[in-house]
Amino acid sequence: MKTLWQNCHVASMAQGTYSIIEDAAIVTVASKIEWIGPRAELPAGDYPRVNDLEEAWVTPGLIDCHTHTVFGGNRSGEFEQRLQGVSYAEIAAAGGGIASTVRATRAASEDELFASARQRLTCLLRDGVTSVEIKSGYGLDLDSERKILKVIRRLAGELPVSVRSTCLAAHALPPEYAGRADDYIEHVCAEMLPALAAEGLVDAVDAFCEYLAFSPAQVERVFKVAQQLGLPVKLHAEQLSSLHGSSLAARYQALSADHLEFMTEEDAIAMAAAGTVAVLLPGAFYFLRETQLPPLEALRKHGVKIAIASDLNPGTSPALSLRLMLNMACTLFRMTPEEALAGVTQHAATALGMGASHGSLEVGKVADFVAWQIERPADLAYWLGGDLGKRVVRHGVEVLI
Ligand code: DI6
Ligand code: FE
Repeated sequence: MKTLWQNCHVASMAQGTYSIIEDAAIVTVASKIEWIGPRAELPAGDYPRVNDLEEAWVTPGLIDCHTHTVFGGNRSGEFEQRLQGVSYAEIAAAGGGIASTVRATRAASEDELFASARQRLTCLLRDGVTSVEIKSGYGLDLDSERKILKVIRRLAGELPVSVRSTCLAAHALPPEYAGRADDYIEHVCAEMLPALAAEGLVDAVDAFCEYLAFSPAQVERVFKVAQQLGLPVKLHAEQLSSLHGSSLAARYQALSADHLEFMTEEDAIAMAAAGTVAVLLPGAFYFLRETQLPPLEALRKHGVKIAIASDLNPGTSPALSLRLMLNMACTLFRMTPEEALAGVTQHAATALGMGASHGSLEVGKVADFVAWQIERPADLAYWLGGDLGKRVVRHGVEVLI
């Protein structure tokens, strides 16, 4: 049914800028935008359903393009230990860190993983998120990775959100492969990825390229198999050191390279040429109290699209608010509010391969939008927390979460 949404201003985020329409109107038919523009130019005709948006500012639905939402257990105990002076190394030596989340995830049933992930994902939806990427990566064996990826598909079926699944089997070395990273990568490449892809559970493939995870050579083996399977790739790169994983990602036309605190200008040039999106994760930077900032000027200079995401995970970014990441991107990384908003709309959509259908309010795109009771778009990065009187519309239907 044709629906008119009026009495609002719009920041459409077309081409990654505010692209403001004052005193706007939006016409939706089913899940798509049929018309958008100044209310004074609204085409004459019959609008069976009219919604008053009460002078709200309307933006595209927010897109969280990097999360690890599905996992077992919780690591708040480690958080407390670290604040009592226990070091990362001592925690890891005692079996903490990613290894403890892997144990808890393997031990949890699919239903238990679904229930805890549903709670976390609902927090993101209440923050204005209408699309999300969720990674596996805490199972690290075929059955457990499959369990996580099936939960990701279930979340898409039961909540008003578009979900992209990413297989991050190359996240860490499982205990049964201790000291045998090459053998584990062989298992990921020869058994895990082909099986999970054949079951339709994987939309993209990711890996953790870091001195304490996998080398560029090991990552490239994973990328080659993803390419053979027809799956796009993304990469956790340059988070703690410079291994030029982001340049490797660009060579494979990766959708995105993520973290990037230690990336170089040469990496930025390679990413710009490939159209690989830089996904910055201020939550992990903040939670780990990092000091090395991502090279924002190099990214701007070479025209690399910048997205912002929560990196929701139990160890380095237990973040349940994408809007808080907007403020962190501005306050910590010195992005402008307009850049940050583009980072959770149009550029985040591009980082998920969804740029043609999502991420901005334009004719023919999905009618995913949020009406905020704010003074101006910059308020979304300015206010720390708060509901901001939002109304969320997904696929042309107002959703109450
Ligand atoms: N980078 C990170 O910060 C997380 N994974 C990754 O690739 C850490 C995940 C954890 O500590 O549970
Ligand atoms: Fe991550």
